[in-house]
Amino acid sequence: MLIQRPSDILPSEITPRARFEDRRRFLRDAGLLFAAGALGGALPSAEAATNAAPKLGPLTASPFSTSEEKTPYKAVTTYNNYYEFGTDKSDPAENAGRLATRPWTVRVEGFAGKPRTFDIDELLRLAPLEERIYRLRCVEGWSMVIPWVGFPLASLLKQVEPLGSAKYVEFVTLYDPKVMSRLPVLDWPYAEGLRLDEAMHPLTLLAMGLYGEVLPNQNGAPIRLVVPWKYGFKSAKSIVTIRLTDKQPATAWNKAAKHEYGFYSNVNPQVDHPRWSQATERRIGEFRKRPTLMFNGYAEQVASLYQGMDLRANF
Ligand SMILES: Nc1nc2c(c(=O)[nH]1)N[C@H]1C(S)=C(S)[C@@H](COP(=O)(O)O)O[C@H]1N2
Ligand SMILES: [Mo]
Repeated sequence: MLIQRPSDILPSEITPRARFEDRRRFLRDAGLLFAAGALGGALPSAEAATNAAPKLGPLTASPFSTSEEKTPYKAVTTYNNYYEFGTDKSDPAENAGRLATRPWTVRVEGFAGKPRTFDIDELLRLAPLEERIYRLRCVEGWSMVIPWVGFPLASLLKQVEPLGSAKYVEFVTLYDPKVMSRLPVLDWPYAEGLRLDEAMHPLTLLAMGLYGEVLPNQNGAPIRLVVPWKYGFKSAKSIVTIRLTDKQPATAWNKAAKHEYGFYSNVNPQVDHPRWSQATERRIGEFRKRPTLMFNGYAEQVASLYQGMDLRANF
């Protein structure tokens, strides 16, 4: 069920506190606010935070959310891939604190009628914030269930008016050698790409938070992509440029090992990675293996995007 945010609700930071509290209480009593997320404004609030990060809200629940058990906050924020901060799973949580996420802008450019630079605080208010509980499947064989906070990438792309000649979208992330690894693991900055129809798909999310709070740096603050039917590496963290293009963009992992990481990288239990079977996965926190689902369980929503395509050739 989609709970609409009444259009007259303003974020707490621009509404006098008392009035905001009253209105919030009223909406909560009226059942209009999604409980966990309706605790504060888009900017740091004085509310006691469960996990010490500022709250985001109000949030609407998404019909795309899974009802599966969520991976605990602790695991989501300490078991990460963010190679700019080290290659061990625990490195990003230890090192990403060095990243300054304010001020931050995202340039949206290329084949667009109205290319523009957006400030991160403007992005937090660009569209109603939703909670989206998605499965995330890493190509390494593990998975998590994460309650993201964000809005569809399509909401942002529409603002710059993509031209008819735009066919792909390239995502470029921050590379700051002062705080990030200089190891030549990948060709920095980390870059990713999607076909325009994939980028415009309602499941494709720009996330600015998780568990109702501002995104921890190790998870890609202040803004990252989440494409739930693709392997985790497509979900680029700490994005600074989004570029509409007419040609398929080069991507970091494809450049590093093109036989291992294709452009599409749709989760597919029938197409193995050269070094790992993709038939099963281990949910973080569990010991048993689960069967991996086609398109990570989102086939009903996305299979039509690939109709007639050979998914073995286009891996
Ligand atoms: N900039 C950047 N984005 C990145 C990565 C990275 O190393 N650098 N790793 C990717 C991989 S392999 C995965 S599985 C997910 C992990 O996201 P999480 O740590 O929030 O679970 O981020 C992706 N985004
Ligand atoms: Mo990954």
